[in-house]
Amino acid sequence: MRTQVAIIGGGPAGLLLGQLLRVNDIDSIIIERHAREHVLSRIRAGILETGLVNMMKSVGAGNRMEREKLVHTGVNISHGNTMFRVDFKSLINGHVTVYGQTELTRDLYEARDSAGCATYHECEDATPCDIETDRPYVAFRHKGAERKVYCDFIAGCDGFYGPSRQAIPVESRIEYSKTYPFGWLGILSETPPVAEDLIYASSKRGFALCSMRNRHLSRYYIQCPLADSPDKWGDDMFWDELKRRLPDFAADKIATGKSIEKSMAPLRSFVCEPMNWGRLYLCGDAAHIVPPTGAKGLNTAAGDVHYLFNALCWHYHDNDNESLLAYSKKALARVWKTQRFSWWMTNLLHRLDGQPEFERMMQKAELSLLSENRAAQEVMATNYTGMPY
Ligand code: RFL
Ligand code: PHB
Repeated sequence: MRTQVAIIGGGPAGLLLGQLLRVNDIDSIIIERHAREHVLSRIRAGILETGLVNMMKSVGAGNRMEREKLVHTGVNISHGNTMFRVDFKSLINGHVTVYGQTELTRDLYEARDSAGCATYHECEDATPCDIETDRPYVAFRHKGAERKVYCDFIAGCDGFYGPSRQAIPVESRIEYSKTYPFGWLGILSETPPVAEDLIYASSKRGFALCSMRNRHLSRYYIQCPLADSPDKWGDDMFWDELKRRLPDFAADKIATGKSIEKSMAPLRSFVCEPMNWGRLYLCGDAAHIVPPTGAKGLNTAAGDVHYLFNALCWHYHDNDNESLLAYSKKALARVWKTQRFSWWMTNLLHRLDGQPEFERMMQKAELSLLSENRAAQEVMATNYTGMPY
């Protein structure tokens, strides 16, 4: 088989790249490890920056999103029994879009099907090969048969555990990483959200987040020990703990119900440099991970896709390779800013066992500054709604 761009990974980064290329007459083949139903069963991000929303529209996959999305013009931050709002609209005329990653991924698969582009699911042992030559290929096994996709370029969109990053020689890559000593236990419940906007809650008992997918579907998270298994947390226990971390007026309003999904996510900050080697280009979680506190993972993946897609267009349509050469540097400049923001929000809002009293006072001072200082709020609003590409 032969294509122009072989994409390893049919998650949001790979699918979005594939559609952008398609609309610009560049062929791609997607090689995905799991069945489509599996990819669509993962509950992940919910907050989209405008840059990503615009890309969805530009590939004709934004119609359902336009109908079903919620627009949020601010977020609430609570501390103990007090709460303040960072109002993106009055600060920077900004907003974010609430629309689930699962739905976005489904819309991209439908767009890809309609365009008749090739996607191979349930592929085993996908491996980027000969990436330092001008005849790279991806080898994989599909339904028992060994296959090779020859291509001009390989896009490694295969998430944190995928093989693409490992194809960059170990002596030529630097991996910066930080793991946090706690996780997020998340539940999805068919109940109306507690507030119009999200609530990020800092409390003595640890962090909590009240989010949503739509007006009838809520997504809640609580910080908890990494070793906890979701099975240990019955629904009643979860609701009880969540309420204890929220201001009283919010806790009193929570509509509880049966959880329809419950999962534990570890928190990690991670960046691989460079994001390109030979004809291999990494995008999204394959190259970097953020803790979910700033809602930046999917959005940062979309930033990479934007840079790579434009660079490929210039290569194919204008015979200009400058942007491909600059891809890693350009993408990393934005990646590090979203890393900083996610790390800052995580440190601001979580409790650590044995945390020195001084650091807790710093969190308190930072929250106080953020609640009353317009410049501090503008910085947060600019980062949360999304840095320009
Ligand atoms: P994905 O989504 O992991 O997709 C990678 C795809 O590659 C496939 N794959 C392979 N395919 C072929 N061969 C192999 N050997 C392969 N190995 C893996 C996988 O099956 C998969 O289909 O990476 P991508 O596309 O880079 O997208 C990244 C986002 O999924 C991720 O950053 C976000 O979900 C992070 N995130 C959030 N991001 C936001 O922007 N806003 C949010 O509100 C937000 N909330 C979250 C989040 C992540 C969370 N968890 C679970 C860590 C909330 C949570 C709880
Ligand atoms: C979510 O709705 O899943 C969500 C929202 C905001 C975050 C993280 C996750 O910061």
